[in-house]
Amino acid sequence: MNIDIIISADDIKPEKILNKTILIIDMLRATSVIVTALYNGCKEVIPVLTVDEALNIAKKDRDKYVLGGERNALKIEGFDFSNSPLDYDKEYIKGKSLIITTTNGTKAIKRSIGAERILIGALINAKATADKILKLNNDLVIVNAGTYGHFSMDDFICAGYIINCISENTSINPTDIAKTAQYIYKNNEDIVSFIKHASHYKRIKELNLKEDLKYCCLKDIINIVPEYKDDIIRV
Ligand code: 3SL
Ligand code: MG
Repeated sequence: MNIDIIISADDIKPEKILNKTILIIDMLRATSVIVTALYNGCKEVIPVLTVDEALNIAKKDRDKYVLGGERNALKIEGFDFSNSPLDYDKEYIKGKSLIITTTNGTKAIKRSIGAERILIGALINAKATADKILKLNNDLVIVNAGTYGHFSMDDFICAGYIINCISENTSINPTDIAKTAQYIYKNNEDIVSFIKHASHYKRIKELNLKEDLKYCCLKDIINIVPEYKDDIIRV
């Protein structure tokens, strides 16, 4: 299996994703939120790029839709939830349609339209994601959402862990960057000691969201793999 990595949402090029399986990773925190919400019974997730777009969809039926996401890592005015995965408890999210807009994660998803398949992954569902990719048996491009167009250590090591899981079950042909991600993971299996140096980890910590960090850094606690298709993410 050929495996490549794109380091940020801003670096996605149509020719790089054509006919490929894409895995979107924004472990801090957008893809961790999406995986958690769907695991907790959310019916579907609708990623959008702007706050206005989100509000316009939600106003059609305020019982059906919940609004979630962030700007500058903070809850958006008029929204129901922030971009903390811990907000998305069964009692609030079960049976609802979540409209989400975030700075980097939803952008990475939307910019991957045109790929063969678009999967949503994080550390919390890493092994399940690797298994699904093995079943699809297509070339893989991992899209790291990154942070404001820049490389993110957190998404990179998460990609490395997933590549490592895949490599345990099939032979892989990684690009240099994909090989480096796996190497970084293998030398830092205690992910937190590596991620704590990431700028976005520090930002979330400064906001006193330590429980979010703890949760997003757990490996393999969820076994679903959401997929984006026809504007909607479902399991
Ligand atoms: O950029 C994003 O998509 C967010 O996940 C960033 S934050 O962790 O919510 O600040
Ligand atoms: Mg991020």
